[in-house]
Amino acid sequence: MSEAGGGPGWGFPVPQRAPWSLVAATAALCLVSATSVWPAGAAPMSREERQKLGNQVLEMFDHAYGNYMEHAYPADELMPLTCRGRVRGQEPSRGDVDDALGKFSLTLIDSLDTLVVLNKTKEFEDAVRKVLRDVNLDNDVVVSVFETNIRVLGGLLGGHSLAIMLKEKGEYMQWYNDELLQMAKQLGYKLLPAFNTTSGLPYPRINLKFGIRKPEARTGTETDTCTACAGTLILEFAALSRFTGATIFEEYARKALDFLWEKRQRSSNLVGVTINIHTGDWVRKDSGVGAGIDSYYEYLLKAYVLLGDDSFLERFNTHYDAIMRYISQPPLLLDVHIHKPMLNARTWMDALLAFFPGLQVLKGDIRPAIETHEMLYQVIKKHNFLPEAFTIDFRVHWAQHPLRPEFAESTYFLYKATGDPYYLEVGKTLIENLNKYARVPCGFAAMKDVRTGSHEDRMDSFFLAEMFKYLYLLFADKEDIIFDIEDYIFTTEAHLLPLWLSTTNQSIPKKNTTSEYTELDDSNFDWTCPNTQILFPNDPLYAQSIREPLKNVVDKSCPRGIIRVREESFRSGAKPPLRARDFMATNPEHLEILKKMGVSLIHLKDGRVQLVQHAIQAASSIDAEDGLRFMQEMIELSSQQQKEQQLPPRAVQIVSHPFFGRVVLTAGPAQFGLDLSKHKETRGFVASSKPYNGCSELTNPEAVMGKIALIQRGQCMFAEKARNIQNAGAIGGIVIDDNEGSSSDTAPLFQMAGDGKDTDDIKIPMLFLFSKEGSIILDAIREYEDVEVLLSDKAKDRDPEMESEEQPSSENDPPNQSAEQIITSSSQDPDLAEQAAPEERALSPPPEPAGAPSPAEMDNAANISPSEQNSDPTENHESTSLGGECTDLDDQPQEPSETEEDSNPNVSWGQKAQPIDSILADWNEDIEAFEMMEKDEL
Ligand code: DMJ
Repeated sequence: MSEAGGGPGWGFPVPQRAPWSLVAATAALCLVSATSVWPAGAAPMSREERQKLGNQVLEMFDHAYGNYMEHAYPADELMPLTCRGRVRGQEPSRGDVDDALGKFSLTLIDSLDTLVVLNKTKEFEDAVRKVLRDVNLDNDVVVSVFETNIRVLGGLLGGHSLAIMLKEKGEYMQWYNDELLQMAKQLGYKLLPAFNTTSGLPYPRINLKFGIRKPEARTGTETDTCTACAGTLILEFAALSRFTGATIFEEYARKALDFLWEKRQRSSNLVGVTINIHTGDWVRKDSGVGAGIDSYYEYLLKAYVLLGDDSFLERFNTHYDAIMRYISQPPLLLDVHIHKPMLNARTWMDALLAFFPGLQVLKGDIRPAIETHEMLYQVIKKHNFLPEAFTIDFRVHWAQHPLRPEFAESTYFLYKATGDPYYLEVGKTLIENLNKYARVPCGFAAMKDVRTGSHEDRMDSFFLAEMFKYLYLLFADKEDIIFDIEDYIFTTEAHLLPLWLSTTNQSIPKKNTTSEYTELDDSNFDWTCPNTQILFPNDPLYAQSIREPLKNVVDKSCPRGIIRVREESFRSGAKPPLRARDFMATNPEHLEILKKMGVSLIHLKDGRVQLVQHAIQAASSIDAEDGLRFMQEMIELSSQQQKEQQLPPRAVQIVSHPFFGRVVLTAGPAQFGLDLSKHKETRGFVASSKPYNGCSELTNPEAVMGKIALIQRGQCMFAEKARNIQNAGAIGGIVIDDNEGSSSDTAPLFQMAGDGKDTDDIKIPMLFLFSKEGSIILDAIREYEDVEVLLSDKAKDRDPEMESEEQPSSENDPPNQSAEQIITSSSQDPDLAEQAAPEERALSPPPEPAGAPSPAEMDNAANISPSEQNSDPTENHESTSLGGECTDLDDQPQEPSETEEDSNPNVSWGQKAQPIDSILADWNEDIEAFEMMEKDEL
């Protein structure tokens, strides 16, 4: 996405139909900033403070990039907790997420153009030399086509774009002779075999050395890909074609887009999340703007901007109308079914959708962008970061946060659009939280759980490609950047492609399925070039006035008020359908509604209640459909409840020098001993117990007295270990897994079970660490002897006194040294060779949630335990108590529905009843889609 910095507002006329060669530049100008002139509600931020924050971003980048180069390069990524490189094959597999790693120094390539944006020209020159010298693109490794395209091809092209810009300026890169472009072309050709399908949609993976479908390639049998995976190629591929004159790349990317467009669901104009690459059938029929679809939409609009091809704008606008009609439920963006777009497919949102407000700015639709962004910001204020997924009442659904940049991206674009200093304050908060919670001695670590503040040994390359760019640009003035950023468009990975490509090598035949020879309707250009005079008519407080009604939307959430209910219910004054979360098995009115919906309630012998729906027994097709949705909600709620019933993970935070609380390890709780969620954290120095397995009376009580004892897993019950260290005077215990190489990154955490006897005698807190996390403490002891830790349910803010001893410094950062030494001192304690007793393992499997419906039951039944019969087990009264503060949300008028019904004959809302047999026919599809969603991982 392109923007401009510092123009006097958007005062030029809105072009109704610009000649296409001018469109790119014109569209780019649509984002002219109002920063220098725009007064707003939040207090303006002085140039001095903005500079200070910009410098802070530079220092943070140095910390991340410097540690990557020092400790990880030429590996693809830095592992910031163990301070070494992540080399695929040498670490336990993390599944699909590893498909981004191609042994091609991913982080270096992804960081190239960030170096130039951050004015580190000298470092850029060095980095380019390293890429040319060291990077091999011909590795026998299976990579994701999507990730390789956006991160590596995009990184090389962004690097090339800025290299030629610098060369032209005459000072740096004088030696450069398109070498990055040649590498990009080589990589482009390596990706092309993936497109060898009848549909033209690419296979999701390819072997860099052997291509696809040969035995040695080990890939090519996949049948499905995600929509974003197939639809996020056009910017890089078209740029490659236009830079090199080799048209094949742009042709292939266009063909894939044309196919996706043909396959859109014709009545809703939405696309599903995954598609069969051979048949074009939608495999997952849920549709949103986040994971799996996000950048498909982004690339349609940006392809119009970069290539000036109207058909892309028309497609984008068609999809955008559908998104705003069905998915956008301001401030929420909720997934729906492509065939039944009035039916929500989920009750949670994923973090990737945080890019959408930024895209809406490019589209020129500022109001919903402000609303969604504000909602997201409040979620962040609650959890410090945006969790990977959160529910519509803003509880954590998936607790990780891999330092994603999407929210920073939207913040930047909203600031450029509104000039409201509020967005600078938002950026400042992001910087503070990154430094406070994610910064570790050797870089920045992803959050494993935003609730506990624990870390994951992971720093993704997009953190350097995107986060620092957007944060730096947020605070920068035009003169802080050595080139004119308005001349470029941002790819989805924030790589920069020059807009002049729109007029270069345009020999690609424009296959245009919708409007090849016709002029686009003027409505396609509505808002494409927004003018501040129109957007914020005489009101500098416009953005604030949109945020104001939402200011407590997260804290005082009233989900019922913001979930869409059927339009006709509002119109007729009828009651909205029963929501799963409101259901009470003891309420006769609810039982009556269930009956109408064809749902019967069966009391199981074990006291649980099972719900079964037979659509055919419903009073009407509308009731059957309500029943279907009710059941889906109930299943989802039930799985959410099961998650919540598990004991949440705990945190072991190393607080002594040189960690100062910066390293937080994810720990498993115990079903006995002090409950850390109810008591103050336990702080103490650690000491290894002797014997190390803690299975008999300790022979070194003086060493563990008043300390937190380290004990190895195995040989006896956890409770026995706890008693032995407690008797020796320990104030807490950490059991370290004896299974070498295990890690909470790759294995599910579990609770340490008791020994089947009364464990009330155990008073001290006990936590469990997998081997990798445990070895971070063991290595620290070897290095520093005195290591102090905090055992808690949630990482605590760092000790300010400790913090003041050590200010972050990129040049002379002692923690880096320490972290490096941690790696090198990896010799094992001889005691670690002992094996765990099988009986102990039997006591500690990952808990199988009680009452979990079997897959068979999931088809058409949901179980709820007696205690859950008021279906919200967390007793989240926020979500059910519709007090006065919430009435504004409940009372919010809904958009008129006539147009929806009129334009969607297949949608059966309102009086248009859908025949029962069609509901039944759809039943299986819906259940299938729902099950797929349940399995979905970002
Ligand atoms: C980035 O790699 C890209 O922005 C992509 O489109 C999806 N998100 C990741 C970062 O979260």
